[in-house]
Amino acid sequence: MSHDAAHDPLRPHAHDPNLVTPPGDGRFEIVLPGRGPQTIQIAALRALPTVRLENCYIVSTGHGTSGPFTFEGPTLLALIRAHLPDDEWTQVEVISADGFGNRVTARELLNPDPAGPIALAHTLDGAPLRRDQGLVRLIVPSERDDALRQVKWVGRIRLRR
Ligand SMILES: Nc1nc2c(c(=O)[nH]1)N[C@H]1C(S)=C(S)[C@@H](COP(=O)(O)O)O[C@H]1N2
Ligand SMILES: [Mo]
Repeated sequence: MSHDAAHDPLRPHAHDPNLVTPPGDGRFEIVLPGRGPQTIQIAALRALPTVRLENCYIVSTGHGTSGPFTFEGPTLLALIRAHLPDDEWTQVEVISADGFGNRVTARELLNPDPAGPIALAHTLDGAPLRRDQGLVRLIVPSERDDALRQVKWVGRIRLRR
């Protein structure tokens, strides 16, 4: 597979956020090292222990800052631990249905920033995240510049050794 930088979802070159819900069924899956994709039901995500991240802001260079929001969901680390007990991974790719994405390192997950742990939100201000709001959204509390890490419509979590 070639790695054309212009089409690498982990290196978005534009800050224009996608405000249009991507097509698809909202499927959410995890890919463990050396394995095929495994679907995770949203109910299974909701069954994991949850963190509550208060005073989150989405800082868009395009349409301004929104918030404060309270997001809830499992930490990304809790989801990973539920599927892979070993520590044989160094980074996680979080990819959305609209070809956006972010790379998270094991170091960031194991040593959470004082602003709060990186989480997969399924709840916003006490109500389930609607599909148009992202359905499952990566929340990186330490990021306050451009929201490039606050990935909406997370469709695939891929672990890399
Ligand atoms: N899937 C996906 N997530 C994304 C983006 C995107 O284009 N696609 N844009 C990011 C950027 S640059 C911004 S500013 C915010 C906008 O989030 P909002 O629509 O909740 O304001 O989403 C972030 N997450
Ligand atoms: Mo942004």
